[in-house]
Amino acid sequence: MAAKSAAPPTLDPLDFLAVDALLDEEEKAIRDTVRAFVRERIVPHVGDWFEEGILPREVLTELAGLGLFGMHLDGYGLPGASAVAYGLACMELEAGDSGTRSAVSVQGSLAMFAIWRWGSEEQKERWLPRMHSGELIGCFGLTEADAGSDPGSMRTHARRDGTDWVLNGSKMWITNGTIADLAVVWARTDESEVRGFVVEKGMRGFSAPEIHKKLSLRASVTSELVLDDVRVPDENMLPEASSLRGPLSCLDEARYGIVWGAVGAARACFEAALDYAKERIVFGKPISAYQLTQEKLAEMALEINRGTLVALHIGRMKDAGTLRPEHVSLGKMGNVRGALEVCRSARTILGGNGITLEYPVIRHMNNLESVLTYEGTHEVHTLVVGAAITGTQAFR
Ligand code: TGC
Ligand code: FAD
Repeated sequence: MAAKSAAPPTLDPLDFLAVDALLDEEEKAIRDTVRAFVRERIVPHVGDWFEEGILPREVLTELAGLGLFGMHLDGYGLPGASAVAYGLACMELEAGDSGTRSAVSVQGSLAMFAIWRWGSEEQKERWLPRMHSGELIGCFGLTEADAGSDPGSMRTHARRDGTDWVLNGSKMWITNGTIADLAVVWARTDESEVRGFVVEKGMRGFSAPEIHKKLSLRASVTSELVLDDVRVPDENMLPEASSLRGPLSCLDEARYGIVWGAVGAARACFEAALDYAKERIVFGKPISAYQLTQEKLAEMALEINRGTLVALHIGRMKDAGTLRPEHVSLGKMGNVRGALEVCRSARTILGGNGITLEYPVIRHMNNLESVLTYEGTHEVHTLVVGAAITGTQAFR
């Protein structure tokens, strides 16, 4: 049977609800700059990096060159961009690869934010400008092999010894760990406080072996941090944080970036699926002409537009100072789940081609399995929202 002639699309499939019109010129300019970088420097190579299990160090230097490290923080030579501008950057980075967004996220929202929010003036002057420029790479060690969703059960221990601290323990699943020049490590003290320490590469007793055999986030460095009687001077202890609120406040920042980033990954899969569906002829016509494919594409567009609106609304709340951690939990839950659904659906549209790294789809899909788990699992965020709705904590 002959294919019906295709009419031109009447609405931009990538901006069906005209959300673009809600952005100001500066936001669009930042978004477009990051998008162009990702298309030129990440997209053509990231399939190979994923296959090889590497993230080249020079990519971090280039990301720093764009001013992305700690772009949403101010003072100390940092750009002080809006939350929405930072969110748009995360969206574009993750349209390339979740690992690229994660590298920026861990540097700016976790390691730099921890120092910016909980450090002394001297610590901020000492580390933030050099982290912004990419001269120093940071990582953030909260999770342990037996303390992930429940970081309060951490075993890493910090003991006072004169003017120093002595750290013992280990951290697991730490992004950028092996390549980091400094690690913000969270440990429990003899007084049962939770304190943050800047552990520097080369300190005796500190090592950061890389974790291999991952099938997700392969273009990202993931490591263990091992602390064996590591002596850290008091000037490396973040003085303003003394409870779990310290690290959890950093997580709010990184989770915020994920609310946007997940939509970027979904958009990349949608674009690939739409192009493929228009070209792929099966039973004599493009698969885009079949109702079942159109239903998939319509559902994907719905999820992407809904996710973008949620991200933008949450971003505007953050800029207005009205955002609460529970809002971020709702956004992370919904947008990561939605993005995974989009990627899985895109994979079916690509048929057999959907399983290769020639297309971005299965890479994004596999990456999102980590995104679903890190920065608070889907279940943890469900319980945060559940507690906000009912007033009853159901974690324990
Ligand atoms: P709870 O007793 O509720 O609270 C302890 C203290 O923390 C405060 N707090 C928060 N503060 C800021 N932001 C939040 N979201 C906060 N949630 C709680 C709370 O007010 C209290 O403060 P204070 O002053 O009274 O001491 O804590 P809990 O032990 O019951 O835990 C609650 C729970 C389960 C929500 C929390 O532990 C949690 O979020 N677990 C998930 C852990 C997690 O997300 N780990 C992520 C590690 S980093 C990572 O994955 C990086 S991935 C790479 C990338 O980002 O790209
Ligand atoms: P667990 O806590 O053991 O959870 C296992 C399962 O039990 C999950 O499904 C969970 O939702 C469920 N569960 C737990 N508690 C409950 C409950 N009360 N009710 C119902 N279900 C529950 N951490 C860092 O500190 N820094 C990093 O840079 C970092 N980067 C990461 C990079 C990657 C690629 C990955 C995979 C992880 C990274 N993490 C990092 C760790 C990540 O934050 C943890 O994996 C995550 O918090 C979950 O902890 P867990 O793996 O120990 O799972």
